[in-house]
Amino acid sequence: MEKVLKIGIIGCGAIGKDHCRRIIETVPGATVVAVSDYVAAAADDTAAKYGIKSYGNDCDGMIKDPEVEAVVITSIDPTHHDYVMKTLAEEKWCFCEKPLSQNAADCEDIIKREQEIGKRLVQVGFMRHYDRGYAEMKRIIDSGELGAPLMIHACHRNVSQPDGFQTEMGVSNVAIHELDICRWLLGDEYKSGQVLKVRQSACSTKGYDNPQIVLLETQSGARIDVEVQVADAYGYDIQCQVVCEKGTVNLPDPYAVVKRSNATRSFPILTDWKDRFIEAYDIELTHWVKTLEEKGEPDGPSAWDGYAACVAADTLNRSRGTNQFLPIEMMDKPALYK
Ligand code: ISE
Repeated sequence: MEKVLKIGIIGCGAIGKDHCRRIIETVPGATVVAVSDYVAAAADDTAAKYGIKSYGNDCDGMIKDPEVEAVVITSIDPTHHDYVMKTLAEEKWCFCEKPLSQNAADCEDIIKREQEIGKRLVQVGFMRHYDRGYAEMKRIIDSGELGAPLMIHACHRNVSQPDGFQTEMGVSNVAIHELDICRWLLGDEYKSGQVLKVRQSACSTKGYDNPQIVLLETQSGARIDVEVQVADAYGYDIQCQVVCEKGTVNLPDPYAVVKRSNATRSFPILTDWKDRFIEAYDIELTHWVKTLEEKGEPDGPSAWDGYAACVAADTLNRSRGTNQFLPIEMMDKPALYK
């Protein structure tokens, strides 16, 4: 009989509900046996929909449930570190949505704990590694056919953010994807960075900086600029161009039928980030379950990758208003992640 990985989910908000449906309906070899959320009713609703167990707001109890073999953390960002540490205390596998923690120091804790255990148990939800567009860009860059990568121009445009959103989250919650994917595409670490406020749009007056521009320099001297619009953009639009010595690679638009009419060629731009990367999320969780089954350890984005992105995010947030590039300083990479 096929082995089925039994998963518990903490957090039944947008992405939590989405991952719950995904695991139950599309990921082979896994199922969700329990859910929890700090809002007990949210867990109860999701559990009722699938006929599974609700732990209400007893997230700690769910982590300890002997039936739960792996925990998926999709709760709000400030809770990630605590739930990852509690999952590691049980020595269970843990899939944690981005960011791994609110700051680099908390990621260091996780890295320390994983090293004590002596094997990787954590995977971070940097799903873009599983997006066909980014994966093909990486393949071309790594093949060397275009020579060395010199620059990345990227943009991340959002339609809206939940209540409580703050300027710093434009980096730590939104641009964190670029902080991760750029170092992955380049196979390089960051040397310094700065975040700048630009002319603010009169269409977007919600009390946080919007837009912002993130500027980075890598160890090898490549430069990166990322336009970050967290709300009020025309759609959810993610763009990325890597400029190499002998050519460029561009992230393709997601699959969309092109319409020709009224002397115009057009295709829709999605508005919801969960739809833009729907296939990447499917592949990501399918791959995660498969590697746990086959290797006993995840091989996707690690706690080290989560840490690297948080170090950059912390530094960028510290640079705001200083008008200076600040050094991005990481600890030495432990053998576990080499
Ligand atoms: C969300 O958590 C994401 O991961 C999306 O990619 C990002 O665009 C959005 O702003 C975040 O809230």
